[in-house]
Amino acid sequence: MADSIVARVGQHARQWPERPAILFGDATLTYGRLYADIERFARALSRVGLHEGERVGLFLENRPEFATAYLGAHLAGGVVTLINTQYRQMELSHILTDAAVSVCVTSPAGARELQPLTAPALRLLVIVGEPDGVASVPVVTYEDFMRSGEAENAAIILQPPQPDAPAIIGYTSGTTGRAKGALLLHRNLMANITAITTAWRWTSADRLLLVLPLFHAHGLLVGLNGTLFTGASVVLRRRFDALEALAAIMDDGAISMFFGVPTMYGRLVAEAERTGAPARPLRLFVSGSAPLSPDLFAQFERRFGQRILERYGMTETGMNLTNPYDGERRAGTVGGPFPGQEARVVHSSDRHILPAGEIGEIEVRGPHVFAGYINRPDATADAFTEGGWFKTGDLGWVSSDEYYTITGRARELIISGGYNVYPREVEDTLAAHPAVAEVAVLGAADADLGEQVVAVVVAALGATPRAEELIAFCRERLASYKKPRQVYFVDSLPRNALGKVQKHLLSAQIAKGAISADGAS
Ligand code: MLC
Ligand code: AMP
Repeated sequence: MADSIVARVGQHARQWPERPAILFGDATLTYGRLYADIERFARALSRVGLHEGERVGLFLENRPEFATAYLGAHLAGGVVTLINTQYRQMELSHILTDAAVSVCVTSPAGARELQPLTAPALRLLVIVGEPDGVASVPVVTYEDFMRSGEAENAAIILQPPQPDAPAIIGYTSGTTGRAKGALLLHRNLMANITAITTAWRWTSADRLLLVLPLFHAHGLLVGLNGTLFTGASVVLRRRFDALEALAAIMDDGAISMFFGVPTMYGRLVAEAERTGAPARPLRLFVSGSAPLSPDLFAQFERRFGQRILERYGMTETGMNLTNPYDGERRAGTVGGPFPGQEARVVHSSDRHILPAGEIGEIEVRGPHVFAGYINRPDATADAFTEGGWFKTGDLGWVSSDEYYTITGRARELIISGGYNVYPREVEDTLAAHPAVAEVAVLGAADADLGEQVVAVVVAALGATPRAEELIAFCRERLASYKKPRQVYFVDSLPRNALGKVQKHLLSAQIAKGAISADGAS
């Protein structure tokens, strides 16, 4: 029995070498070819001395080499660290240092971004594409690296990872401090993907259209892992484009599933309305990573003749709750626990279990839950309650027939188009601008992104900062989806008796137009 995704791919390759695994543009990677590539990549890593537990960074956009490097790193005993390609210097230097990434697989643009950084453990960049510029860290092209891993060049015996071995580090921020690296073990990934594929009746006959980034949980832990676990196939796209995705859904009869964030569904519906494209229902449409409004759920059903299956997950756990495949898919809810997993709603302060219908914090438990945050025993201890329940930080309630509804968040978090933005990180960045005296960052409702990031700023004495200048300041320092889309200038921030900024008052003022924006949209 295979205990890891990479071992599963090895099994499929032996059983069905010619079966397609990944389709990307005009290229088709069969299971046989994919596994041979994975072995080459693993041998190449072993040749450069990668030892068990060492961290391999993936700072790469969607392409087949992502899958090869991901599973090649696992076969070599490495731990994959996922890095969003939009991250900039501050985010990158924190992650590379915190996770002690030693080998990083990236694009030429990624390599340019990485060059000026101080990352003490980094000793090799593997570049998918043509390297350019001066390198402060040794660089090898992906092709040369793969050649060095040919069996005749590297007589290395490869062993699939053990279930308890660490597999992935995914970064997720908190209300205070820097982003934390959540460590998932191989057995966490296997438990979760077994539950997901069972619940959604995913089989080797399925073909998934995957437009989500592979460097986050939704694309990787669900989309790619599910495909490779079941021996199915995936049509992988570099990014989401509504028109292209709609054309693929309508015209490619082999595609049976689509997974997306609500922003993507909103754009698909708009595109289908605009083009009048006939609807072709797939076997399964899944939405997650952000709340899907009942309105969009209904619009989609009207247009595509199918009910989206909404599910709820997070980096630390993979998927937790799902609407049923066969039973009622209830709008505005995320369904109940996946098979073999548990969930409950507790009082946020005294943590007693709440009865159906009462809002509290959602806790989850099961074999899918991560091992802890690296280098952060304090944060790990805080994340769990007695009996091994993980505190999700999400608020909600459960109905008497076990459908959960997410109503909000116990922590401050903006979810914009499925990406998480922690206000504190943007506030700290803006506060470093000389023309800013005080700043509060919050989420404002947005029809396309669900929420958008906005900043409310008190200018420094004598300074007259412009919105574009502050937005550009953030964009240079942070992933660009974290930049405020609007900046509001005020004379002072409303504070309570303890001096805490009352963001709900600012939100209300913005919603009723009591303060005006000076910003780009
Ligand atoms: C891109 N931009 C965004 C943005 N995405 N701004 C705010 N919110 C977003 N989500 C910015 C870019 O930085 C860029 O800024 C400009 O918009 C145009 O970029 P783009 O690449 O053309 O954007 P677009 O194609 O419109 O992207 C929208 C999107 C994308 C919805 C396709 O955001 C996306 O793929 N989201 C999915 C994220 C995801 O996978 N989340 C799952 C996390 S796991 P500039 O300044 O350059 O002009 C998780 C657990 C779970 O949450 O349960 O699944
Ligand atoms: P991340 O930390 O990027 O993994 O994001 C996880 C967070 O996304 C969760 O804690 C939720 O706040 C949010 N999320 C995921 N799925 C849903 C959903 N279906 N509805 C509402 N929020 C969701």
